[in-house]
Amino acid sequence: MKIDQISLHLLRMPLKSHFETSFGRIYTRDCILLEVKSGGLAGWGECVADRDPGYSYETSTTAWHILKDFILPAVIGKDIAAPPAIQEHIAFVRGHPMAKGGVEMALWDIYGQQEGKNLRQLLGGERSRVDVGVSVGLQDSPAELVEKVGSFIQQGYRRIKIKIKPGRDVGDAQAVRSAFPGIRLQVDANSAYTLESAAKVLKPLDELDLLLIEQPLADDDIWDHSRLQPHFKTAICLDESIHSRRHARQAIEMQACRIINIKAGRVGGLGEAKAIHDLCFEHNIPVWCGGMLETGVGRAANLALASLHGFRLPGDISATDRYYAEDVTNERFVLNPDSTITVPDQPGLGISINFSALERTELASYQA
Ligand code: OSB
Ligand code: MG
Repeated sequence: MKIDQISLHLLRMPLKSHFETSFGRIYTRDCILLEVKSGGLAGWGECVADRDPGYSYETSTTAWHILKDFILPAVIGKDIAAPPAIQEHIAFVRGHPMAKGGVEMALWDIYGQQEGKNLRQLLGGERSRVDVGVSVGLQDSPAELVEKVGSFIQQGYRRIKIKIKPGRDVGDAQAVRSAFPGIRLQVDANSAYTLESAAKVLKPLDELDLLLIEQPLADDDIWDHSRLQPHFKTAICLDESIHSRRHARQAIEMQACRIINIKAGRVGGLGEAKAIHDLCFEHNIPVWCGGMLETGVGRAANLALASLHGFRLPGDISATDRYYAEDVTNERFVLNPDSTITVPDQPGLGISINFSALERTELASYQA
């Protein structure tokens, strides 16, 4: 695959309803789509960095800069045997995994088209549909949260994740659990606690039969999570802290968590995501596919990734209509009655772009 040309598209996608986490509330979702051209084929990738540096230091603006000024000049004209081989050409950029992951995703799309294989087949995934759940943002009151969760259960979601933050944790989770005693429920703190506050304040969560408690402590921490886990029967799951296979290995060695959330963007690409999956499988650590409110482009990649056998918990991969009235792909992803979504089966990512929809949300573009 010789990389002939790359275009960047900065999009601002209006969300159907706002999404609030411990780091803030958003009404629109920014992202960068990349179109890579190679030997007459076009591949698409999504860089999942958001406008604000709340989840990660990477933002759509830092990713734009890193892509335009460093990554694109380093990869244009290069001939790559397989998608992960791009990493050696961009390893000189320290960090910035989401920028790197966007480029690698577009190469997987091209590679699949070239080989006549879909991404699921390229990654070695087995399932044609994957179990999914919904990640529900903080609401203005526990009563509104219960109502919102109820509407998702009505739509057919059988696994619910709620966001928590100090002051809106145990009470919210108890309200949801008592309204829906049988539902598979988990919580995500997005790094809002310290070792001391989490051990004390979150302890009652242990009585709510949760699937997991996601990322209670700092985004750059593994060690304190290893000190927190013994306080809980419930599994701790790491999201923000894991940026590589090496981090995953260290977290497993330290017993910092019993479950890992895998997001290809957070770890620099689908190749590294698969490597983390393989490592976790060897160590009997269940993994699941996290989400970053992706467009149809990133959603297609997440579905293919989640088809791998070690993804043993439902992913944060909801139907298109949970996020966007209009998406930039012609394909819309729908929830099957058994709370699964079907993995795309066409070559590459298996999506096509709705260019007029893309233009309606585009803030800027660049071509190299
Ligand atoms: O922590 O998992 C997270 C969205 C943006 C940033 C971080 C997270 C999330 C979600 C939403 O929880 C998952 C999704 O539905 O895409
Ligand atoms: Mg998370």
